[in-house]
Formats: sequence, C-alpha cells, structure tokens
Amino acid sequence: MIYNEKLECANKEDLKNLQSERLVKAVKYIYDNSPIYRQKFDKFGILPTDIKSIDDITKLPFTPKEDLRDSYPFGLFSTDIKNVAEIHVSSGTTGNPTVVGFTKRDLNLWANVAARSIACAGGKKGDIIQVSYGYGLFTGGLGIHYGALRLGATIIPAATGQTKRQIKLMQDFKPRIVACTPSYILYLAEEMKALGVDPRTSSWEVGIFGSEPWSIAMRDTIDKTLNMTATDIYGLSEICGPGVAQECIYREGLHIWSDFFYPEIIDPVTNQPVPEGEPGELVITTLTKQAIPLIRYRTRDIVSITYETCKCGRTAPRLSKIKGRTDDMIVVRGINVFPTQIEHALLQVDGALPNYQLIVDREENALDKLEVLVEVDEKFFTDELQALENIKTTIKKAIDSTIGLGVSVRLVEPKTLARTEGKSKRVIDKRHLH
Ligand code: DLL
Repeated sequence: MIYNEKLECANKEDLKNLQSERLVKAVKYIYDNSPIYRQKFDKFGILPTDIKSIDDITKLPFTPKEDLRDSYPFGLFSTDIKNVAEIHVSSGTTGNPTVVGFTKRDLNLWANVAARSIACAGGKKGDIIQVSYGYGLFTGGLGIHYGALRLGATIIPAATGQTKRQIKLMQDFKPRIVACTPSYILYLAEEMKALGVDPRTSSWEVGIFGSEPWSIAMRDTIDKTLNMTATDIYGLSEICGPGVAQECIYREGLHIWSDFFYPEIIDPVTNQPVPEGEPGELVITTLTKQAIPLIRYRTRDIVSITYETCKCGRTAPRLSKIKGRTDDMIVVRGINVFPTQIEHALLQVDGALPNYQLIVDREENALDKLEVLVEVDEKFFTDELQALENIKTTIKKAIDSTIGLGVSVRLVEPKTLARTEGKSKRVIDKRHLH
C-alpha cells in the first residue's frame, strides 16, 4: 500500500521543485531563529538569499553531531522551549547526550513519515501491530506508535522486556506486524523455541526492524526462522527517530522520504559528494522541521543511494542497507571492517547462529588482532570434536575472504553471548584500555 502516492511517487522534477521551495524557506527560518546557525552562516559568508534552489545546498555548512552535544540541552533549537511539545534524548557513549525537540507540527510530520513507513513495509489500516521497541526517551516506540495511530492500525504498545509476555501477547492477540530491533526478534524466536513454541507458527507476517545495522543474511535468517517478511526501517533521533527511510516489499533498498529529509552521500574524509551507487556518509537536511531543523547533518552512517524508480512505483530514492557507522567501523591492521560484513559472512555457514561478538585487541608491540566469538548450533558440542573443528575452519575462511584479513574464531555454545532487547553491542575494542 502507498500511503501518499502524490509525494512518494512524485515525478522527479516536481519533487525537485518542492525540495527547492522548502529549502529556501527552511534556510530563512533557521537563519532568523537559530543564533548558532546564524553565526555559522556569517562565518561562512553566506546569506539565506544565496540559496535559490536545492542545488545550492552544497554552499551550506555541515552540522556535525558535536554541534548538538556542545549546545546541550536546547542551544540548537530554533524555537522557544515553550513551543516544544515533546523531548527525546539519545544517550551517547561519550560526553553530553543529544537532546531533540518536536513542536506539534513536527510530531505531525513524524506521524506521517512513520505511517508512510509502516504502509511501505506492507502494513495497512486495520492491521494489529505489536510495538516492541523501547518507549520513552528513545524514539523507537513512540515513533512507530504515532505512525500506526495515523495509519489506523490497532496498536499493542508492548515496549521491550518481559519476553514471555511478548510471546503470549502475540499468541492471544495475533498481531500481523511486529516492530523491534532485529536482534530482539531473534531473541524472541529463541525464547519461543525454549517454550516449545515453533517460531514459524507465529502470527507475525511482517517485521519492521531497525535501529541497528543488520545484514541481508540476517534478514534471510529472520525470514526463515519466523516465516515472515523482515523489512528494514531507518531513522535517527536527530532527524525524527524511526521513519526517515523504509524498505518496501521488494526490499531493494530503503525509500528515504526526501520531500522532508534531503539526502546527500559524501566521502567522509574529503567531504565531497560520491557518485550514485558508491558508499559514503549519509548527510541529511530537514526541509520542514521547526523545533530543531538541521542543515546537512552528518549522520556518520555509511550507505549508498539510487535514484532509480522502484518496482513498487515509488520515486523516493533508495538507500542501501546501512553498512555501519563511521564510528563503529573498526580498523584492524589498516583494514576497515564493519560488523555487518562479518555477520554476512558467518551466516553463510550452516550451523553458525546469528549471535556473535568481535573483540579487537593489541598486545604490546604486536599487531592488532580480531577475534570473532560465534555461537554455533548445540549439536556441534555433542558430536565428535572434528565437526567442531570443521565448522570453525569454515567460518574462519568465510570471514577471512570477505574482509581480507586473518581473524581468529572462537566457537561458543548457544545462549552464551549477551542478549539484548534494544541495540546490540557487537564490538569490544580493548585497544583503548592499554
Ligand atoms: O535508533 C531510531 C530508530 C528506532 C530507527 C527504531 C529505527 C527503528 P537513535 O537511537 O538516535 O535512533 O540511533 C540512530 O541508529 O544513526 C544508525 O547508526 C542506527 N540505525 C538506525 N536504524 C538503522 C537501520 C534510532 N535500519 C542510529 N540499520 C543511526 C542500521 C540503523 N542502523
């Protein structure tokens, strides 16, 4: 189902005109209302009147995440706090958390893009949706909630945790859609098995999974394990939370709602645009936001983009699955590695489970080493030792050839690695501890 055909399938020229019109207004609004941006513009020697169309966007300065952190809590807001209807906070690992605000109009926009996203995944009015993202300062739960409400779905605001209850809710209320992190749905499947429930019999037909990177191999695993269609949703609290981009049923990239969130893909080192189809850092400009509009926000997420019209008829450009973040890319012996690459490689091996962790370490005066901990099927621990050795070698070969680096593999029994209800932590970098 297409929620807003006029905009999602707009002809490219109309879309560009709309983006231009909105950018011109947004830049003027921001210049007039945000002292921090005004200073930035002045320093850059640029005036709002210099921006006449979307093509002029490259004349504008970038907004790094630090601008938000340094202006904690409300410094980057373009509106008085009394006009802010809701506040969300993203807890960073270092420094101040990032605080974002929504006016009523911003909440309306968020509900619209989240409704578009749910519809894009295959949801429709009348569907029952189990929302198992965290509710609260995290944007996941409330964002999907607002979208589902706007779409006319029936919401089960399950939030995270109480895994057994989640399963009971599913069995009793029979939701067709579930929304949570990809790692949490696998955890739910594992718990179902432990309770003697076959995950393939679940009522969930469509999954709306995001908030952390996950590979296509992980998607196949989820599809098979739960007999459902797992779709990818992208978002970040700085822009609006879930609903910035979403896969349609063809799952050939995530449609970014570029009538509101204008995307650019740049080389994160040179800051220059990369050609269509090449990976780079996603930069987003919010075209209509009020409380905390952002110009050329550096998301640190690595993606590629295509502007080709999709089989579903949408012209909204498509992002590739998010490869990872510039800041969770690990550099081992000069080679750049994203956890999703390792995930994809190891899930090609029969018997390897989708639970893994990467440990990077450096012994004194020695080279960095990357150890991959992988859970493998129980049967390998009861069979003869040779079977365990064989799967270990196969996993190692699969990873080595994918990333071009020799790793060491440690096999662990099922359910040994930490489980999560939210975002999983895949990398432990011990190098900073020395
Ligand atoms: O994670 C918002 C969200 C909630 C998105 C629920 C989707 C579903 P933050 O906590 O601010 O917001 O984290 C944003 O998470 O910059 C990405 O690095 C990562 N991320 C979000 N969605 C995806 C995805 C929410 N589909 C950060 N694939 C982003 C990969 C994702 N990474």
